Amino acid sequence: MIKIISLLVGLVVIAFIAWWFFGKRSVQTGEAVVDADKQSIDIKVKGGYLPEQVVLKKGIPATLNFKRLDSSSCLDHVIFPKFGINQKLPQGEVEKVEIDTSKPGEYDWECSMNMFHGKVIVK
Ligand SMILES: [Cu+2]
Repeated sequence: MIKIISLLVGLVVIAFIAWWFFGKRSVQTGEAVVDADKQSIDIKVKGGYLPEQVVLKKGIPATLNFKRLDSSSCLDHVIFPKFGINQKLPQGEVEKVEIDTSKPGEYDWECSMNMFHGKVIVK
């Protein structure tokens, strides 16, 4: 009996891991709000990023307002390799990250351990 239970638990764990890494999870996309000559969008940091994909308009200075509500140290920095940004996200506070929107393209961001990802699309 114990063997069957542990086998079932093992199968559930494997299924979960497969879903976590390979499953196609839907991507939440957010569009920045343009106000005068600026654009900004709020991003919630909790077990990942919400939204995890952000669309920005080219040529308008952009600010991403990251708010970390997650206590895990994994999410305490946000890194934009293409912009050379590595910014600390204090827990429970809004941290502004300025994005260069002069060139259209896709710019990934990641947590300090490269486990959670997001993307900025400038167009
Ligand atoms: Cu991480």
